[in-house]
Amino acid sequence: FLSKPLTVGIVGAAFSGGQPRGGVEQGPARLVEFGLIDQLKGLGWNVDFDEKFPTYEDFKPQTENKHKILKNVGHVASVTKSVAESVQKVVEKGHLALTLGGDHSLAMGTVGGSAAVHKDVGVIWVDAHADINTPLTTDTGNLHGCPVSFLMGLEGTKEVTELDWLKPCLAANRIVYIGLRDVDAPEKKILKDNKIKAFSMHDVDKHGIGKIVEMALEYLGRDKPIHLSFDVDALDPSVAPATGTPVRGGLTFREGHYICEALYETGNLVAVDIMEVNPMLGEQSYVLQTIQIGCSLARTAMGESLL
Ligand code: NNH
Ligand code: MN
Ligand code: MN
Ligand code: MN
Repeated sequence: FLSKPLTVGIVGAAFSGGQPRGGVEQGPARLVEFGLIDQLKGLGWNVDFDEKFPTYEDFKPQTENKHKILKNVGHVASVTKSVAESVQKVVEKGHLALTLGGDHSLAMGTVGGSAAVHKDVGVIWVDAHADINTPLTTDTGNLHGCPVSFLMGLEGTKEVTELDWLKPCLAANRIVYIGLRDVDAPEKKILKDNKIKAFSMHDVDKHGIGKIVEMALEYLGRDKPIHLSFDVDALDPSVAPATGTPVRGGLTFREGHYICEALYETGNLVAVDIMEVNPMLGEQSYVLQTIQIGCSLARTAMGESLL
């Protein structure tokens, strides 16, 4: 689905408004500062990157929040709309869209953008969480826990008029989760009711990551475009500590990279999101370790191999 010569369009999404912890908006700048752009060039990619990516401060609407529980709806809505436009432009050109987050509410924009070009895109959502709460089920009101329900247009999403730029664009059978281990009770019901394909850490332990990726690709179709949305909290906190909501019992360093390597091998990736790296959380060494992993996940999804 990509045109030659291979080009990646970097979307720097410096945004934290989908959750309460500051710092995650500094993820993209730190990943770039760490050398990501040159690393990707080193793999043979043309890199399309505008250093002056927006800070999104001026995207804050003047109007107040009219929703009881959902937080920051107006801001999330205007930022994700802009991200969707950026991602769509990149994917339309036949370039790989690499979005650097930022919090995972941004996936409304990234998947919204890739699905606008590829109606049959299959999403592989790597996360400790299912991020499929609806306005009716969310406990926290944080929109980074809700992007999938908005992409699918589940119950209660239509009423959030700020976000109505986003038309339902993801069918329940076009997503596969890997790494789940902290799923809210109502989310479990949504996954069941909609028969959504989800591999928890239990499944990863049982089958091994090789088989899991195999099953995910089989399910989505071997000839379909793929969007990888990677929340670094899918990794074990010992591997990627600097993230807002670490949950123990996560993917190992190798399991995380294996997913990226195997998806690169399909030749079908059209978009990759590296989300929820928060350089403000924890000691310097933990932060560096997490930024480093953000870079190596992106590199392995773009062809870096061990041999
Ligand atoms: N499920 C919780 C919520 O809705 C936590 C989501 N947090 C995440 N998701 N970091 O990736 O708020
Ligand atoms: Mn997430
Ligand atoms: Mn998250
Ligand atoms: Mn998560």
